[in-house]
Amino acid sequence: MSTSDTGVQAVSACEDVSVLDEAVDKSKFKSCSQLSFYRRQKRLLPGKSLYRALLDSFTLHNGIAKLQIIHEETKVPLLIEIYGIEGNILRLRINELSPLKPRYEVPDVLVTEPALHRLTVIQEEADVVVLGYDEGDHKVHITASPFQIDVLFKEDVVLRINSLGLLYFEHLQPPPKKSRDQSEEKSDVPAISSEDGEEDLGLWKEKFGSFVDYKASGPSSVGLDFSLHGYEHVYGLPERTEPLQLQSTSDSNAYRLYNLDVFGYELQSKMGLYGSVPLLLAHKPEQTIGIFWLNASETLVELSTKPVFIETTTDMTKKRVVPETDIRWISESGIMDAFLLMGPSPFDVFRQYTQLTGSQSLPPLFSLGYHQCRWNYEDEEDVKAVDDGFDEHDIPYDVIWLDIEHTEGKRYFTWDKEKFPSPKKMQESLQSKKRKLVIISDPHIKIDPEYPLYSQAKEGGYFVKDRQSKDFVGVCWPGSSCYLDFTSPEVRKWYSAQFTFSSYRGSTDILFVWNDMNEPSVFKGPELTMPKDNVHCGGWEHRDLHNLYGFYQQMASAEGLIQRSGGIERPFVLTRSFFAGSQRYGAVWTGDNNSEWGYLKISIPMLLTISIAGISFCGADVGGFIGNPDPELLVRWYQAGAYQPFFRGHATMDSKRREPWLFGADNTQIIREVIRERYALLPYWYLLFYRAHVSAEPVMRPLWVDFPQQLETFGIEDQYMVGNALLVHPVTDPEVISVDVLLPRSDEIWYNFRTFERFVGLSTLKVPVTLDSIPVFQRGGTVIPLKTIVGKSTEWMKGISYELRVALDSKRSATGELYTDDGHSFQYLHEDHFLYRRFTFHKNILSSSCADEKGRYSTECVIERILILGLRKQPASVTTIEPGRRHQKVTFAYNPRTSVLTVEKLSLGLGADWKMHVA
Ligand code: NBV
Repeated sequence: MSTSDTGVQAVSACEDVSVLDEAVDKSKFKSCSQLSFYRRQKRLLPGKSLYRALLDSFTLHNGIAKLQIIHEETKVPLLIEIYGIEGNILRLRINELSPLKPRYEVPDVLVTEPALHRLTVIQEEADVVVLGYDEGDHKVHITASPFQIDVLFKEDVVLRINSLGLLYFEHLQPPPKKSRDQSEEKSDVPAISSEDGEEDLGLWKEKFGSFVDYKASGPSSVGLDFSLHGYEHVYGLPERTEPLQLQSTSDSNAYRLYNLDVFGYELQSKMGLYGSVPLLLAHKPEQTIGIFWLNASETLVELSTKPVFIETTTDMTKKRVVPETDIRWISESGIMDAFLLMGPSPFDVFRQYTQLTGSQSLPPLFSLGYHQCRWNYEDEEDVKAVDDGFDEHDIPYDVIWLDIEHTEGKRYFTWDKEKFPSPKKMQESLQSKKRKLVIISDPHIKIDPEYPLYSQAKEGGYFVKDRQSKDFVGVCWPGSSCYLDFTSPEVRKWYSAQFTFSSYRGSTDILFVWNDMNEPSVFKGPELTMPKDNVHCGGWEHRDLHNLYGFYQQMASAEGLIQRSGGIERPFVLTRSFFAGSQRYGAVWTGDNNSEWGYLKISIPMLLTISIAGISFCGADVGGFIGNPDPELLVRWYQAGAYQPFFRGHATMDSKRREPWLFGADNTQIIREVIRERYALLPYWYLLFYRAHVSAEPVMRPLWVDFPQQLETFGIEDQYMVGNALLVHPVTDPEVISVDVLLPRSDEIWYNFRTFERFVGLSTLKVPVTLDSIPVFQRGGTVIPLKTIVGKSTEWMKGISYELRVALDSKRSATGELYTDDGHSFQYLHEDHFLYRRFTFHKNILSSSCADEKGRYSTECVIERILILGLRKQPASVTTIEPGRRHQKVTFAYNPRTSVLTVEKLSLGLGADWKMHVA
């Protein structure tokens, strides 16, 4: 256990906050009923909307349709804007026509102002306006009274907006005299009651335990309902520990999007965790759609699926039952800005969302290897011993991580002089082994005038302010701290500059970054975060942008690393807190999980949900952060982690040491084997990240994404696809001797990835397992690139030759790709230094062709081995046909038992157009 002095101090910095308790103290967090804006909105029940559209205000200019709606009682007018966006996206914005002061509109999340696609007016009458979008395939019906918008695709209603009448908009008002007086008081009197003396509505002030939230703008919440016609399978809204498919909510239990530090979070809870993405996907066999609710304030989502009856004949005699899912979005402040992603395929929705918020950045290759972390690796000797341990046990790994104890008293960008006296030497030693270092950098800054980071930030006015315009002081690891205001471009610029080698003493170019505690976590704050009435640059309240805080820190860190390299190198930054768009800046992980089977199991739907919300580079702490996994759990977790995008072992400070060789030779061997399998598959992982980067395809995805017609896949959350070629079903229960694996579709062939055994799809297969097995299947019709030999780290493997694993489908065909570049720089982007190849097996010929002519990366690497799975009969000959060379008969081996053809000792150029004929 690492009970270092600083560690003990760290915990005592927050004496009354039991941060290291295992169970979540729920009393620290609010339930939905404790949120006044939610209570207020809940008083509006489904029914006839009091909003009426003023259709004579309707205009259509420059592709944007605008009109006003008015509330029959308050008479406050709202402005509606409808945009048609290129690529099958509709956008609906609702704001006050003339707010008392501007309301927060989320900046920096959209990559560009989306390109407009022409909307046309198809019909304009007294009570209805119909707009056409995309050559009229989509229609937008705006009904005046009650105000409602219907979106139709080819005459069928896809979704209805405000059909339940739950459009709710708290327009900004000057504070009533009474509340202004109250808000000045320091007393504990309950917040102002509404005029009619009802319950506490928390309009200008709201209490939670001893915390009082003063609302400078008063009530400002917004809400809207969407009814999705024909849909009952909905997904998305990370991050929480619920099943993959979103469930109908009850009144007191909505999905909450509010980034919080929930140590040892509970399983099966709708409570929001560290990150959030307000994206919901709805899927049915014919169409997938998405709703992206661009609002960074605390948001609740209610959901209910019900059957509706529709007439199927004109005389209305026959009815059909169709499911419909109602979704109600409720946000505490800001405006309503909803993007309707109209699909129609799951991959179209991913593309549409990515078009708006950006794609997964292409990670440096090393970061797809295995990461070894612990709170804490004690000192330089410890780092060396662990690093050597990997070599001694012949286990590949790429990165060792240093947690908060490596600093001088939790002053980030410094080193503990006793434990880390020669950080550069330490990094040189790692570098000589072709490995990297990641260090932690949290957003809180210790109040210490001697600490340059603090004094500079203080002087620059870079901290978040409290409501009295003083630097907000909160408690975190270093004790009293201030919090950098990453929402300010100036602060981000300054923070980014801290990563230059001259500022960050002891850092080298193998050092990368980990942003933790950036919800932000504030030990003595309400719900362990920052008070909502804190103030950010531009005068915005923290409530307006809470969910963006971590997003901005990761942005600044990533930019810092890029700048440090003069714009040449790709960064790697892991963040705990995230929002829509975080995929542009690196990786995320699922925070402080427990070393229990349930947490291993839940990591799958958690990661799938994060992945389909645009963030492909995600992972969970392997082994579980809190506690001590028994060897079986640890082994199973390594097997799962090796087949998940971000692969890092991590453990808390009071857990037993957990390096992979500490659990007996047999277990070491199994862990070694699966880590090596990960390394062998790196070319495939890298390809998948490239595809995520350029084509918005999630690297890890639920089965329904690749099998959108297969109803039986819609609820599957214990297995998933890695790309389109691998189906993985990690073992997540103790002592099992078999697992049931669903292999979709009767026309599909699947191959056990290790034994090559062939299966026909549409069966649930009982796969026998021993401790050393993880059920992985390659889909027939795919080609997977691998490396033929595994080295000590990704960089060691640079020149190693490739293997292609060609798995034939029922038509004896297969296709696949390979992407490569230098693995670390932006030259793939700026200089087209990349190689993108396509392999096709058709009519007994495997051919290699160029998948992108622009690519001009050259490599000496060759394809040395080719395996063809599912070849039912022994070939007579195998001939390679290479440019400028004679056709060459090559030796091969055929195994009639497994139907596998193996061709070895090849030397086919990676960038060359060659063919291999199997006769
Ligand atoms: O920095 C210490 C830990 C870190 O190891 C963990 O991964 C984070 O999720 N950090 C949380 C703060 C302490 C949690 C008790």
